[in-house]
Amino acid sequence: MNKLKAKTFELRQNALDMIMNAKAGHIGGDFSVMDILSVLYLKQMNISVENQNDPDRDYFIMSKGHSVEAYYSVLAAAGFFDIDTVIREFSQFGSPFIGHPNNKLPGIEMNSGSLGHGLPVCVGIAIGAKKDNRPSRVYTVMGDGELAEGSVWEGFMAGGHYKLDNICAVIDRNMLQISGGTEEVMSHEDLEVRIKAFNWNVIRVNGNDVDELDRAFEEAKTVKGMPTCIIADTIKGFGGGEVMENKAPWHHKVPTEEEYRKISAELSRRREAALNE
Ligand SMILES: Cc1ncc(C[n+]2csc(CCOP(=O)(O)OP(=O)(O)O)c2C)c(N)n1
Ligand SMILES: [Mg+2]
Repeated sequence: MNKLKAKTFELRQNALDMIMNAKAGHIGGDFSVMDILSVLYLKQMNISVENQNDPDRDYFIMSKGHSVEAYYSVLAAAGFFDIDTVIREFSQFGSPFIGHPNNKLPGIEMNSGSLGHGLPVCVGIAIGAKKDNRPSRVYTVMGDGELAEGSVWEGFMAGGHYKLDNICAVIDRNMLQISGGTEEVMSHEDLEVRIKAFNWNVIRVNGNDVDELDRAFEEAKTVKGMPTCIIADTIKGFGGGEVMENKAPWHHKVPTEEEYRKISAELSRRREAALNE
């Protein structure tokens, strides 16, 4: 897993490079979610370039679609596209690599960016898979600010009601959304109690730890009769060091050249440390 951990810092650098080139993007949420996406695509999910049209594959919906730079980095690492092309073309006029996920690109199941839709769509896919007796598991990642959307709670309600144990939803619990702390903007605590009340199994992990995440996804596969929600406690901007970590303005701030150098140095330092662990 050391290699996977090291890889997450490389993938953060790719997301950073997309944003520097485009002068736009959502870097804070990219850096908090990178470990979750990396474990899912590079270790856990049955999704690949070869089986992307097989109805028995797993399904993934990037509900917090603004973190598209992290999503593109991981999809490229999984072989869906060429990373240099994405870095060069991201958010440029006429490019297919637009600023939110769209399903004209290979590997992307659903357009997203308007928050609150991933979980309800997962419920539909999961019911379909059960009716067809398919082995597919259905995954989504939501932001914690996203939980302010009422449709998320309709998804929790239906997932519990229909006992959709083929769903594993992840919440990127970085405690920040666009305009500040989630508990000030729209509070969610006690989040664990709330989700359990909808008849979900809840697992809480350090969402910036690839080993803990991997174990949680394994455990979720063994739970029968109810869906699982992983509350992944993360740091917004994780990997960007003192410059970026846990600071609300980095939701969509574009780094200056000096900040870029500092963040890149921190990313390579952490990559090296992971390789030497
Ligand atoms: C329906 C909807 N309302 C508002 C927005 C604008 N918006 C984009 S990102 C964001 C904050 C999301 O915060 P969070 O879900 O915590 O994401 P993260 O911290 O992981 O970046 C908001 C309000 C949106 N994309 N969709
Ligand atoms: Mg958040």
